[in-house]
Amino acid sequence: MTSFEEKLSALETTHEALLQKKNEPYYVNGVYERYRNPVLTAEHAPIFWRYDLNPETNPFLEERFGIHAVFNSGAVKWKGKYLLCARVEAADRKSFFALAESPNGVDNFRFMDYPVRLPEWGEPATNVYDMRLTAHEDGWLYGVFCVERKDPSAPEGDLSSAVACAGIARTKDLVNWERLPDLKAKCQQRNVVLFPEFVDGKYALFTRPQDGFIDAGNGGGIGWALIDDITNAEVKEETIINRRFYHTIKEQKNGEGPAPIKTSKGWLHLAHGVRGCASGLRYVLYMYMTALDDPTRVIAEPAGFFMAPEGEEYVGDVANVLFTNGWIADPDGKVFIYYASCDTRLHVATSTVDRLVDYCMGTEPDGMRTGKTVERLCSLIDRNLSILRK
Ligand code: BGC
Ligand code: BMA
Repeated sequence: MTSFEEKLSALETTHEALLQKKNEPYYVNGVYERYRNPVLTAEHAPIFWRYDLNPETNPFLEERFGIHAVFNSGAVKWKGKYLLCARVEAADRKSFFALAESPNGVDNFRFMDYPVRLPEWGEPATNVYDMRLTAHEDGWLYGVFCVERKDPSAPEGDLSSAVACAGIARTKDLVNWERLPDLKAKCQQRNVVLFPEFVDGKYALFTRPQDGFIDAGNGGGIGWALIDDITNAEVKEETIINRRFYHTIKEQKNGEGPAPIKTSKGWLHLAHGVRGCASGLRYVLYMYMTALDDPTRVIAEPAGFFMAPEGEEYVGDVANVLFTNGWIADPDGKVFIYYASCDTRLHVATSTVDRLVDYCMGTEPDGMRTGKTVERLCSLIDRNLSILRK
């Protein structure tokens, strides 16, 4: 029989090896590199989150607090480190936020000792998830996230109707979070993201109005709203800036990913698009760009997806899902894209601002019908064959 101490020491050795495991990129398509290992998984959670380490109260060294998944993560460069604010889901299906940091952005991510202790606002939330971190020019680091509560008007026996809205919190030290009132809006909202700059002296939000908890319905797509007072935020007027379309990767829903990256050619946006199919919803990532002088005016949008699940990324709790709410652009132009697969684990892909802008500007848009897709392909073949067969 192995002793408590031996079991614990074996656990610690395996855990430390996982945390220190070096990550390696591999070539995908010239636009970005994927990495061999996920950057955060449930197994990355500290042992002292999962086990009671007192042999008196836990003689068999059993896990006492199940961590089920670590995924959709906000991201920011903070004091020289790559900082993630991940959605951690416990075995009881409740999720919460926890910060993890790495010296290089691709491996060696370690959780801080405690998860984020987010103050409540209003009716205590049943669940919170998908925080977007925005370092705003007002000097605060904001976290905007989805707050979910049971629908108070659901008929008796309906245990799944819920109401989603955007929660807002801000911090200057990542330890103390000031919770501001939830965003007031005429309809349910998910995927709300704070724009990093003032626009006409106001705060600006990307929104995603929806008819019901799941259904984006007439919501139309990714919206934009100017906010007079972030400490009492209300969507008064909302314009749709990036629409859903029939027979595209965003036929059913779409939503802004992290806050856009400012480049000399325009704002780079990363978003998710959802379509329905026989196996359920399929979530992929896509990109678009908007004008520097008007962050709502789309100037480029490549056809189709930027990233879709591959290999192990198809396997997990909620199949066929890639989702992103965090990326970091370094001053030298390197970009770290944090994306999660199947609501299970978090990965990284790297690229550069120049390559992503080139992808957006150099890839043709969706022609919305098969004939246009064939035209687009034939024109590329023509140009290439004239080079190859010269
Ligand atoms: C889940 C989210 C999901 C949402 C809509 C929530 O209850 O926690 O992961 O995006 O429902 O399906
Ligand atoms: C949502 C999101 C994510 C999740 C996705 C797939 O609507 O808000 O939390 O990754 O569904 O389940």
